[in-house]
Amino acid sequence: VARSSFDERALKTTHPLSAYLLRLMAIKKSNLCLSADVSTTNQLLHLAEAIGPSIVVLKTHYDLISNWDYHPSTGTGARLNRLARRHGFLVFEDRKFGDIGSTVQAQYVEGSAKIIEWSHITNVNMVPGKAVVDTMAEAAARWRQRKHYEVKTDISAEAPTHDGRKASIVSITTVSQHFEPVNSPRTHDEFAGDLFPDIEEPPLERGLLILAQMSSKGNFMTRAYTDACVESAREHRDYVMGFVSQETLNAQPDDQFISMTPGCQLPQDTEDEDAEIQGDGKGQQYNTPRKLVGIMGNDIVIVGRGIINAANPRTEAERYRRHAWEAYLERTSSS
Ligand code: UP6
Repeated sequence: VARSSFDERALKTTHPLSAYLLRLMAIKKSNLCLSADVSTTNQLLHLAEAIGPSIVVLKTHYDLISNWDYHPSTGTGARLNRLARRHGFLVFEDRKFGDIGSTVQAQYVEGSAKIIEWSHITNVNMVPGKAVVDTMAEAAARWRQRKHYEVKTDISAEAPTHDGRKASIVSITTVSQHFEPVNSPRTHDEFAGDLFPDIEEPPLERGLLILAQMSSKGNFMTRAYTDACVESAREHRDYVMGFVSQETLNAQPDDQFISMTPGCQLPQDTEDEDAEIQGDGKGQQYNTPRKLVGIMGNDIVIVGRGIINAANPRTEAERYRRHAWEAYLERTSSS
């Protein structure tokens, strides 16, 4: 698997959202996820607008945002989704759910945040046991069914079809080629549907990543724990897209899991990936895209402060995109 291209894997995976994401990666030539760890709605949306063209996934911690607006159609999640649709990226709430199944179901679907409504992907900490994944899968399937019905009754003529999905991918290319400048006078809400009315949403299926390995020093995720995560993923191939992990965990021919990897930075002020990178002094450990994608076989690198704290986050995001993409090309072309 590590050597197959994202395009090839898009055809093999049975998970509709994974297929969509893999095709998006091939089209945007990006395997970069921005970890948008900022503290206000404005900062979040501005960053999404500026960096949208370079990424395929934008990761949130909604509980870091002091003024997160929960309104279903005008709130922070809804506005972020419009930018996601315009630039062609998926939203990933890094919630790391970690309670008993019944509590997690309610936190995922209901409560103040209603994460399932605005986040295509979320993740789970499997410490409570496999049942937590079972219950999330169940909740997502129920949500999808309801949503499918709503979409059908609302806009029956435009209900997404298999071919429609293909069309939406094509128009996303158009969007990323013609994205608006950062300081565009257009407000975040004006664009939706106006500029490119034929853009469709990604498939309605939601996806889960299992937190199978962590980047932080001295974490307690043992091999046995990681193996159990893989086992659980195999039991839910229609819901689990893959892992947050430090290496690819695909081991069987049927494994088409995507691995997304935090703890990624490039050395500053040099293109040399062998230069030294410091941790953050709080347990975080960093590796370069070449190591994470090229050697460890991960698919998407997750970068937060490496981009956000740069003098020009937009050009820095492009630099990360380029390095991560080159590592992927090298991996898939080597024999
Ligand atoms: N994250 C990790 N390591 C993990 C899992 N998740 O760093 O094993 C998350 C953090 C943060 C981001 O919660 O949002 O990835 C990393 O940010 P950074 O690039 O600024 O270190």
